[in-house]
Amino acid sequence: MPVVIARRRLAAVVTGLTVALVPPSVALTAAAGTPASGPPLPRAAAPALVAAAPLTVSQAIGSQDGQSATVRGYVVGQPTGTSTVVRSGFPNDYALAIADSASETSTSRMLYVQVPSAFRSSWGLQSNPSLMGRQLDVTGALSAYFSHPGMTSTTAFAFSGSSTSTSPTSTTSPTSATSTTAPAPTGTTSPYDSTYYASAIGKTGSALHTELHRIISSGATTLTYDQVWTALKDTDQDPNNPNDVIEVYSGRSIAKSDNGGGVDQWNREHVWAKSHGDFGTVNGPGTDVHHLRPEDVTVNSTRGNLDFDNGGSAVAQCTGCRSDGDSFEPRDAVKGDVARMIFYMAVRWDGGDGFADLEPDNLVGNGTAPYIGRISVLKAWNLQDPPDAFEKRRNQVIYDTWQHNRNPFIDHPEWVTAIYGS
Ligand SMILES: [Ca+2]
Ligand SMILES: [Ca+2]
Repeated sequence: MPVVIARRRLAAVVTGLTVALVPPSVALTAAAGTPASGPPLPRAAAPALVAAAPLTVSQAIGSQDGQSATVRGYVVGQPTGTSTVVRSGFPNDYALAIADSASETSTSRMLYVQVPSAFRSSWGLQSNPSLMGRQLDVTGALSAYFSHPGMTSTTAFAFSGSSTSTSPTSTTSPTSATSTTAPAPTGTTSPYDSTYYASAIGKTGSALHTELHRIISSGATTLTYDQVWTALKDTDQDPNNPNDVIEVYSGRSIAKSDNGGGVDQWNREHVWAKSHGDFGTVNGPGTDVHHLRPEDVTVNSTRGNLDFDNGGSAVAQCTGCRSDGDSFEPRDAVKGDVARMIFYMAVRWDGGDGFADLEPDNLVGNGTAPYIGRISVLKAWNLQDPPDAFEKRRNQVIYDTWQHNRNPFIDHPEWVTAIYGS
């Protein structure tokens, strides 16, 4: 499987499609935030698409004229209704949703693709759930499906970059275009893939975990708990007010200077609760700003050391948050942020350094065990809330200025699945 990924990336570079694989948001982040001393950016700065390039999903959505076209996009789920796309538990093999980003969650940026009966055993999601995240080229008529921008009477399916594809006029089985090995997730690219992450690219499972642990631990600076105050005023600055920080769960903007232990002040929230592994606030996991965030003192106290899960009753001073006796649910806008902080901590802290080996599990009520749950919910949150500009800037600032290490799951959210499964 690693070899397949490496070849696919190489093929993309050779054919000049590297730029097309970089999501615009990633490119913008790199342009705005890469330090002069940092790793070089990819050289390809201008798109060099060949004339016969397939349409993007965005273009296909804007060209619902019934004409036949080939469209390239990532499989992001199965449409089951006009505004419903499921990502697991696929009911049948009848349809795919594709998008320009593998982490797309908005159905308005998806194209619904009909899978005719002859193609269902090879290209339907119930029979082939590992198609999720794969980039495909599909050919058919650009017309509504499920009362939504779509493709009907689809005549060809192929993995993007595949040397063989099913001809629109072919009557042979589409399996001839399919690799016999299990499809590997493709996902996003990062400006750091050829430098910081080079030795991790192509790995999966425990090998990826081990290599990312090595990468993000090597040369990382460990802050003191007092330095964390200063770091958070930088990493979590309100983009609309340089005098404020944004509280992670409540979303409130509050003066940087209003920090401390008083009611309605902000303090240092450990997203990986420090009792889960009992690491306290000595230099180490307890001072790792990748999971430390400003939060209102009262809300921080309500969260306490609860595991993360959906459900419960509303939390005072924290719109969209819920809590019950054994778990806490943050507002939707930071659900993915929380998940990626937890997965970062699990990979960064692996024992052997005087601290516990932190890992997520599928429980709540973990108490003081070095575990945080519920992993099935955290995985869903990672998909539901992809990395946004605030989270990406934060990762860059920590890398540039404070700890000189990155959260790999912000750069590559699909690595959550690559390590912990779907
Ligand atoms: Ca978010
Ligand atoms: Ca660990």
